[in-house]
Amino acid sequence: MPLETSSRVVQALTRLGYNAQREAVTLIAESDAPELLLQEAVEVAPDDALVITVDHVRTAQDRDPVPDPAGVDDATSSAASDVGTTPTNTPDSAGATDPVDTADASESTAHDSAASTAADPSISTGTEPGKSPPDTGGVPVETGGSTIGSRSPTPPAVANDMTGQSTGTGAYDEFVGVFRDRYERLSGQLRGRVNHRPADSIEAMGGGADVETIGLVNDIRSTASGHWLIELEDTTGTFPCLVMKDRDIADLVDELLLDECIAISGTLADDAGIVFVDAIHFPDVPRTYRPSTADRHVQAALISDVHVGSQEFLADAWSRFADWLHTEEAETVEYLLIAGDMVEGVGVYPNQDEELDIIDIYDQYETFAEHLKEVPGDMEIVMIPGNHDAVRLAEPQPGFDEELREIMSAHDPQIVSNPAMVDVEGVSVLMYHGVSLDEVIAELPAEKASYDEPHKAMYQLLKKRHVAPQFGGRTRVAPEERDYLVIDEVPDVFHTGHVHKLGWGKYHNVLAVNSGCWQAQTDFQKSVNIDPDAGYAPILDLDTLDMTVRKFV
Ligand code: D5M
Ligand code: FE
Ligand code: ZN
Repeated sequence: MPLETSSRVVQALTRLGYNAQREAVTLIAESDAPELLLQEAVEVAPDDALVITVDHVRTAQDRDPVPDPAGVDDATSSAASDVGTTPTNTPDSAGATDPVDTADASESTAHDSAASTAADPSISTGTEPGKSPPDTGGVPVETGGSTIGSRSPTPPAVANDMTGQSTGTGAYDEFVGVFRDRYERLSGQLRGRVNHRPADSIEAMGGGADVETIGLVNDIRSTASGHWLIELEDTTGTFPCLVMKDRDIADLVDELLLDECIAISGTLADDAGIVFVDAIHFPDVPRTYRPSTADRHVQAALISDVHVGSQEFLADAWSRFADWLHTEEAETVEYLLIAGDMVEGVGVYPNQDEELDIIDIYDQYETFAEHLKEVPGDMEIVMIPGNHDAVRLAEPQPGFDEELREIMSAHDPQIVSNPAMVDVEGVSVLMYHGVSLDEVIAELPAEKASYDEPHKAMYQLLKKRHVAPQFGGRTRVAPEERDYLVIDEVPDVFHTGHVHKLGWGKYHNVLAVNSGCWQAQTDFQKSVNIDPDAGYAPILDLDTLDMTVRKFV
């Protein structure tokens, strides 16, 4: 793509890891061959330069032209040609007083370059594909379990890890048990707000009575005249509730999923056989929720969906990410959270084998472990499984078994269940792979949840206080004595992956982050127009809960 505008020049430079003087950008943009000149300016700049200056550009202009495109470094040219194809999702801060920092390299350059002034000529936060990491100030950098010595992470405490706790055998009464537990815990969250009337005693209240009740959504149907009939179930039975189509709350019916827990208030019909609904309540996150933050400046990289073993795994992007973690700039990144799909797995989807680079699942984990060794040894790593990993598919998914742990042991990662609540320097991070996001996106209208704005689908899960409400659809739920998928405590950060799209925003002050992936578009994704956000690492400031997204492709 030609670099005809200044903003594209800035974006390209940012991707290459440079700030730029405004005048340097103008010089490049107005030249006959901006792409080449940009490339040359980068070449003449010293290795440790952070800013491309007018002098660099002039020196480049004075050099003999280098017409041979073969001389253009691959990574660099792909970064430059990639200009403008970055994700379009903008950070969303619904309900937040403090919008998420939009320091996304591509995002911020797009805005800033248009508004750049002499006083603020430079744009930061690029990474530098294809270049060796900046000088680390004489500190020896080694890979694979080595220690630079500057990081001092505290091993995160994990609540709700059900690894080794599974009691389910799949018997019918266990399904009854898990739903009873769900109902008890989520209705407990709603009890303070409504005066619950058990389903089997509503009728006896008599026509015209005010009714409040809490139940799991058992059925949602539209009536012949277009109203909504919602059947709620509690431990005593079911009761039909009618939402009239012309009420404001009819809009909320779109958000309902089967098996989620809600409360309604309304009026009993004259014949006492149905409740006319006036209000629908969700367990939800209080609007006044105030997240905790770390008491020092420390960061965490939130990633997922590495998919090692797939032909589309982006090994180069991963290495750039790992290299960057070894730089001084990344010294404060002390934690790496990986929300599932470490490997591509085997037999996950039809015809998946045609795109496998490594066909043996154990070999896939061996290779994944090698890539993990590229990550600095003094970082704390926490990982949960996803639907491509070698654990049971039904959720909650226990953490990897001993054999896989052994394979991945070099870095001594914490391997826990999906979902898990992880305490990182006082910030509680709910990690969940995200299979239910497919379901939320399929069931809800696009403005409430879509692949382009995956964080909005995450808001729905926070609102329902359950990571996978609907049972029996795409999401498989394992029967356990306890419903591990209920969100008991409000997390400070909610981290998911799975849909391979990058998106983040705040919901009632909780930061929802869906990390992208490290796998380029697969044939299947191409056939259904899924355009993955591959090679990005969202970096979270644990002391401010601000986010920066770094790009490594
Ligand atoms: O899935 C990544 C995303 O792509 C997620 O939204 C599901 C979707 N996906 C990928 N392959 C398939 C097939 N074969 N059928 C249906 N949906 C699919 P992940 O599971 O993380 O690879
Ligand atoms: Fe995935
Ligand atoms: Zn997945």
